[in-house]
Amino acid sequence: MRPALDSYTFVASGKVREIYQIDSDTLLMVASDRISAYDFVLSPEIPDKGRILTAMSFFWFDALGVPNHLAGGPDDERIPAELVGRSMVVHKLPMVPVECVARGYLTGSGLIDYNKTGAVCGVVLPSGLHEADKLPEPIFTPATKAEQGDHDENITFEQAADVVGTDLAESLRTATLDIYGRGADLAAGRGIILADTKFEFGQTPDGSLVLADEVLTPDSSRYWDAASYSPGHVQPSFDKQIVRNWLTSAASGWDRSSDDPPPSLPADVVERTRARYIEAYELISQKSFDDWPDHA
Ligand code: Q0N
Repeated sequence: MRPALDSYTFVASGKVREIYQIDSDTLLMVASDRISAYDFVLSPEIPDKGRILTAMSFFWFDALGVPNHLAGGPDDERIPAELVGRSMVVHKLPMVPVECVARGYLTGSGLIDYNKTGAVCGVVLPSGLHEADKLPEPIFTPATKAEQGDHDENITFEQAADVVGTDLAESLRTATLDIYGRGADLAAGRGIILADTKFEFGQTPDGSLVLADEVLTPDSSRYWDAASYSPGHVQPSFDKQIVRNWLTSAASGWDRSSDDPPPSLPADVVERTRARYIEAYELISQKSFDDWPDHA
């Protein structure tokens, strides 16, 4: 008999996920079907998005083969029946208070910082780079976690070292670039560019790093279609571009520069976006999403 969710203590929620405590050393991380764009959580939800991103995280944890926080599989008996497929049972660990970002391409806050300073998080880059250019080599661009709703703040390696110490900061940089490099290589072989990604690490009692949170999902990374890569312009997001195109089109009637919340997504936008998430999962994992567990 699987437990009811209300037998667990609610710990925290993010824009699209919730965390519950199973016991003193185990957490339940639940991915919802919510989708965000332009800093708004949209309506309606994208059916199966939580299961698809959970399937992707499980795929990557397995493929990467580095120590991770998983304490069970997608069917673990500690998962409430209705949440099977969208949940991870994880070891509760002390978390490293630095967001570990790897960037292989210049975009987003990295491009903004580069245009102001010629560097990203203190990493000086060649002059003359443009939106979506590939970097000479992937860079470690740490950030500090903002309060919910705010954006993470980019920091230099030295600022990260001030927070966690030089040895741990160096270990984070090495692990982040190693894991990103292996993920990006696998994705490249399947026609997807992993432009950048954010990892979170926990630590074992002996201080070694444990890969935590969700891993290399389109919510924690920028996925671009390699076939249509065209530097010099903002690249379409593999997963969210259908939503963004509709929201910024005349058809939506929404003024992004207003304070108004975006309108509800039409059914065809929802269905095409769901198909895009499934396409990303199946491309990356070479598995069928039909085989992923559903509510038990
Ligand atoms: C933890 N966060 C931040 C959900 C994800 N293994 C762990 N042990 C203890 N704490 C955490 C983990 C993990 N992973 C990580 N919060 C707690 C990421 N959140 C942000 C909000 O959505």
